[in-house]
Amino acid sequence: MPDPFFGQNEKKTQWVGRHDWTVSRTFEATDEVLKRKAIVLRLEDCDAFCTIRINGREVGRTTDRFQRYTFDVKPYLRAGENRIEGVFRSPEKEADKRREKVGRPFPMSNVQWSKNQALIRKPACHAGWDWGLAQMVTGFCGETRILAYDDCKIDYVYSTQEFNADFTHCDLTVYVEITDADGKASTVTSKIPIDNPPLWWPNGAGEQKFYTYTVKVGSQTITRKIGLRKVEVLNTPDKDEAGKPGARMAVRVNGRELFMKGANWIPCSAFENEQTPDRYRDLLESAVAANMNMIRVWGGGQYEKDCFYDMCDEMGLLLWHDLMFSCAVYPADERFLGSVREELKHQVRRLRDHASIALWCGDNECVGALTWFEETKGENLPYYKKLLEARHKVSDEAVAKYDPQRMFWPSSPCAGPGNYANNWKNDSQGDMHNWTVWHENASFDAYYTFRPRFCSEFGYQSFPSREVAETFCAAKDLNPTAPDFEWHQKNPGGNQRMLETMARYFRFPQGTDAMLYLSQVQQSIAMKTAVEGWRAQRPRCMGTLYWQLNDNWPVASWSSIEYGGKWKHLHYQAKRFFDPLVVVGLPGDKIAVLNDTAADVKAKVIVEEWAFDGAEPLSSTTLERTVKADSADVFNAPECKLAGPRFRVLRLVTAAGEFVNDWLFDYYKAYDLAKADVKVSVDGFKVTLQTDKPAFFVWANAKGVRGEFSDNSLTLLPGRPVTLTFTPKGKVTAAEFRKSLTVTHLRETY
Ligand code: BMA
Repeated sequence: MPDPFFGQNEKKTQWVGRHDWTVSRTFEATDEVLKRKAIVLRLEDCDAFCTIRINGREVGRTTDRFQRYTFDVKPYLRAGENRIEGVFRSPEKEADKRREKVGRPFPMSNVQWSKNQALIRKPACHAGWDWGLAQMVTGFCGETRILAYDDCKIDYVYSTQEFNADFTHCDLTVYVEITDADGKASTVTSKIPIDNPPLWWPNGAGEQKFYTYTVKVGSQTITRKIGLRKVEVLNTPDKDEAGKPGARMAVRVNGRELFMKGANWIPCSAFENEQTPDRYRDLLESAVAANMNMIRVWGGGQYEKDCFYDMCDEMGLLLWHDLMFSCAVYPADERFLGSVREELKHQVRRLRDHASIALWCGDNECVGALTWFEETKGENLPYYKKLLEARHKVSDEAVAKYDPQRMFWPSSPCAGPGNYANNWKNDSQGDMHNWTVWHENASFDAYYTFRPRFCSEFGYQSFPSREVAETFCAAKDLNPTAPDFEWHQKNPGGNQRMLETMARYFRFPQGTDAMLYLSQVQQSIAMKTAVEGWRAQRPRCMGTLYWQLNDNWPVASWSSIEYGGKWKHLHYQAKRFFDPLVVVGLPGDKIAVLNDTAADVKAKVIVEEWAFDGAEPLSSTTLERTVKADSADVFNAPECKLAGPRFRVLRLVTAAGEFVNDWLFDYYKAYDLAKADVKVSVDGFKVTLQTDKPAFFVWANAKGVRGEFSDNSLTLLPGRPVTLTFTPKGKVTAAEFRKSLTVTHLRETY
């Protein structure tokens, strides 16, 4: 295979998914193993159509990546060397065969070549997505293990938690599901009363404390580190100020409602072998560093590896967990639904003990998808709608049966449990996906016109950095309309939209670097506008999860972290706009102080007026506010004193420190930005920046050096130097770091 990430090689690697593959190895079976009463082969994440043979004889078959398969292998083993083979049939061809059999189309949007992906159970995005490489990988993707035992094997271990009203007592019930050597299954339970339970809190709301329990069954011991906490998803009906009925979507943890701040998660690499614990940790630590408390595991990907959930528990990242269905109409015949039942029975029991999982959501955008395709709308709609309802019912029942303490949210977006109506543009109930700005090309301030209860998707694209772009095309092709570069844009018209947006808001950038940089700046402005506007609507709005956190290959996309882990402007901005204490300027000359802490905050809000070439503020007004815990305080801004082109700087001074934001009243292109002279001095990994004139989106970049700055993408003001600390993520000397460092800002793009 040529490197599928480079140029247009993706086209040259499609044969991989159209072939059958045999994976084999030998292993020793010792007498010790062979004399056990039961010997089974257990496969997790076996993707997807595999026939297992041992010593040439068929042992079993798999058809669903998301199920766990357990095959009796005792009759097939012999003393000494054994050969095990997995014969993987082409998933693309299997999907096509199923399409012929069902005699009806089951379209999925965004897939590129393998059009019948909805008919098979493997990650939808293997067939490509509007940010993703199409590579129909197949193979053993999870744990593949032989278990030999005389007594029994442990299949699942999980617990339920019942708290008293003030969380000073928890009754923990542990369930252990076992199968004995004769194949008989049973469940053992144990009740553990815990006084003063150590509570687990999401990031930003408290510590992540853990309680450890150990299960011993026969020769096996399993230790679980669990977080004790109560998570509720509230969907209470209410009315807005105009009397219009709606319903909330809010998350309450240990009795406290928390504003959810985060992003959507896609598989962290298109290749399974690159989905390493290090990569998960790096991305999740970046989420925590950006003040996130929730990640949405999106339904077009996969049930993640165990380490992902362990890390989310450890770091206090709540999970909105989609079931793996996305942007498609799916069949609902007995075979398909039977498969779905089995996979949910497994995945829900496998994952339910994780403190991080807040809710199960039936799918991504499948209600909306009913009307996206010619083949499914119009007179065919009732038929496909029925199938959707049948699948939702199966999912709903599985969650109720296997994890009754968690909310089943039918779809994202939707109005709430039991409501299967299309909630696409509905900002009065449940969650919404707001794509008006990107997919419908509205201006950034259109975000202000929505009043979501919970926005679980909204996004704006950017190009990756030059260093990532250089990994997928030759230097001569570093141009947004060069074919190799365009190939790394999977959303039709995406590059044009980004360029058109530049023309709308900015003076047009000169050169490739300026263009790449500006694309990231405008993406950060779009997301900042949405989040600040919606956080200010708390408690009407109780959550914002932007699309998307990460990439699965090097590409232009909506991500805030590019492939390889480097933060874009957006990720630095997210760290600020998700800060627990924020001040923001809003349309209608309003200021909002956002307080996501559990305490009332005494704040000084300093409102300064600046000229674009000013050396100091032209005026400064100080307001004293007391902002209630967990609230947004919105009030009138002091009147502008001066005419002419001005911008405002808002400073929020509290016991926690100072938070600074700026506030412009027109597009950047409308102003004559000053040619600021930003001076850079470096001491080890500390970078001090100072300027003679206001400089916007000041960007420190360590090209080719892995690591992040303590802050970046900032407004630098004269007389207010800023010192950034760079934390390397690999081995690098201070001298190498200094050599790699460049600093630029908005005025330098033209
Ligand atoms: C959403 C998602 C994804 C998609 C993204 C960008 O609606 O659910 O399917 O990648 O938009 O178009």
